[in-house]
Amino acid sequence: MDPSPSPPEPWSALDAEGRLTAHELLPSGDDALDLHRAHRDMVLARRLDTEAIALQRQGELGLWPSLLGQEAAQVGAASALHERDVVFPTYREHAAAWCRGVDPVDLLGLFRGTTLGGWDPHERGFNLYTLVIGAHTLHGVGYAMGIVRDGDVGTGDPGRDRAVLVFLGDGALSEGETNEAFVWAAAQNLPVVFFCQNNQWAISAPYSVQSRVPAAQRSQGFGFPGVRVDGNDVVACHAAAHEALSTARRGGGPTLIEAVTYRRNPHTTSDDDSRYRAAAENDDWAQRDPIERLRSHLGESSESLRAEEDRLADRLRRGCRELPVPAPDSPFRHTFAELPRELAKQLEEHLAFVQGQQA
Ligand SMILES: Cc1ncc(C[n+]2csc(CCOP(=O)(O)OP(=O)(O)O)c2C)c(N)n1
Repeated sequence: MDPSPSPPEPWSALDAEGRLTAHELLPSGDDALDLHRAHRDMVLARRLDTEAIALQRQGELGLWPSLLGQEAAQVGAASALHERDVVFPTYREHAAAWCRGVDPVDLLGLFRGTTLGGWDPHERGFNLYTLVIGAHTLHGVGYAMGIVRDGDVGTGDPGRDRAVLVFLGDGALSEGETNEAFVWAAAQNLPVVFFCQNNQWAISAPYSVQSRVPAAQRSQGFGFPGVRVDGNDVVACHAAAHEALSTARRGGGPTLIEAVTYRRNPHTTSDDDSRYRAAAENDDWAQRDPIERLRSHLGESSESLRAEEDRLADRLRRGCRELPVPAPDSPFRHTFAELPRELAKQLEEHLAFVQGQQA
């Protein structure tokens, strides 16, 4: 038996030339994707990314994980959310955060080192970034269990039924936590959608060394559906997320979506991707740019949003430099109601160190 049959072609609605195929799976009416809005969201998210990289290069941020090339996957998925749904992101979900209304300046704080969080997760139904790969998949299924216990699934009331959207990378599929989360989501029939952006690389490890089968196929072993979509096609990503989230809210259980895409920048600003991948591969994916594809369909010019992009860039540059510098003791606060003796000792040493630095 061949353990690695050719993977099914990812499902696409908007082809590489920007031709849109009508399809019964595309949501219609109020649920249809607003293509102009999706274009705007993708363009502004890309500008946010470009500015953050520049800020990192200027020494204003310690690090930045770029999303270049993944805008369609994130905007497609996030635009299918209802207000009461809750998102569990990793650390590269800047476009999803943007769609959810998180202030883009707040995204910078974690990477500037001025905060361990950056925003109120409850306010936007968008949890804090998780840097520990796979950990948040369990947080997501735990939250989904809470939704079930609150009776907010399958009531048929669109104002009440809710679901969880967990973003993860292809590398996260190799983590124990993710596999436990899949087992639990299936066993409890939880209202959760796992949205895997298969950007082909887990830092320098290509997908081929992580799995012998396509990501979408892995859900079968856990007993829930997996779908494979073109991650550079915002319409297909939206349709897949819409369908999976609707199923979850109805009480139909989990889905794994694999959005096949590509991380065109290095893993983070600290990574040198020339050591592990060929430039030609990157060029090939640049030809499939998600924003250009939607632009060809809409007949929009790249200038149409320039003034708005520039205003966002100004706000990010100013906002980043104005982010409040935390007090030196802040990492020690808000964890325990009463500081344990060992931590109190560490705090004392830390404050003495800071004082020494300032002297
Ligand atoms: C538990 C854990 N192991 C290892 C790391 C180091 N690490 C950071 S990012 C990364 C690769 C993640 O790849 P993927 O899940 O595909 O996400 P991507 O960065 O490609 O979006 C690794 C191994 C980590 N942060 N957490």
